[in-house]
Amino acid sequence: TGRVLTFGEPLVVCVPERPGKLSRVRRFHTGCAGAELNTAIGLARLGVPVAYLAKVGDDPFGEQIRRTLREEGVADELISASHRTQTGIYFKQWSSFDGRTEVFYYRSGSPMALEGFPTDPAEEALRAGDIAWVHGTGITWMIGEAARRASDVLVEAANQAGAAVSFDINVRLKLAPEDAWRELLEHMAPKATWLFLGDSEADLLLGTSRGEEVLSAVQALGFRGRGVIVKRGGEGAEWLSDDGVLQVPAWSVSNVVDTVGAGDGFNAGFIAGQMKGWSVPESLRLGALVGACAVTAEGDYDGYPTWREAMSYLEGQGGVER
Ligand code: KDG
Repeated sequence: TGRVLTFGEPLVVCVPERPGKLSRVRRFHTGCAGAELNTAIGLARLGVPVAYLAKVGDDPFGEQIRRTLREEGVADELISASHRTQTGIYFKQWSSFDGRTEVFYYRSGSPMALEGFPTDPAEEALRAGDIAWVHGTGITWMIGEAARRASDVLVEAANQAGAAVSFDINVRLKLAPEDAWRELLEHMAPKATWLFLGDSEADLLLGTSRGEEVLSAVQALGFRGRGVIVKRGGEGAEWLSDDGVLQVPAWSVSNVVDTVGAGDGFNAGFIAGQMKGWSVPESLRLGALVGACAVTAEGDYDGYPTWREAMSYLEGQGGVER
């Protein structure tokens, strides 16, 4: 009965007040972001004990991130500060035309890219059995060598300790080219208990997003975990395992505002279900629900539900309206 640990780089996000070219936007509001921070917040809202491992800058944005995590109930004692460099930032741009979100990063030379993150306290907690599940995404392997090394050490320690490891490839072509992501998938396949990927990521890296084919492709890379979860956005999700392919539908959402953060929310819902001892299909359904809630709001995690909200939606079984 340990906690969940997520690790990755937190960013501050600047969200434009209205759609249009970033070069013309005058007003923004800020929030916190980062795929693994989002997942940690999603878990905390669902009442799952969770800690977040990261490095921020010794600056006001680092402070904003820590304060937000505390407010959300995420344990922050594994967060350290770099005195050499600043917290990373990213900007969203909403297209006024097709509603798509584009992302612009200001994160090269960020604390984790440059210095990685300390793994000793987390390794100790793993050995002590205080961490039952470790969750990371490919982004952390791609921001810099130091972060990659630390991520490998942490995952190795989790494997050694027998903790579950979930890995979401989370392809960001602005961080590294396609081949590098393919190599990363090969590198991580043998180490993950759960492998998450989006259908377009499967197409890009494996040349297919068909359930059986994805499973045999990752098994050929050495995957021996409990399952591969393919996320299909508005089309739901699939669990691929030796028992076959199990599909869960998406929730219908009346007003899609911003899809950034939906996949991270999905992961939070799934992990929460598993931590509560739910079956895989039930956990997937909770994942799909958190993903649906995420797209109803602008910030990465603003739409994520609390446990009570999630339960009332699950009981109602309907669409998500806000
Ligand atoms: O999944 C949402 C993330 O993409 C966003 O929060 C920023 O972590 C981020 C990244 O590196 O893209």
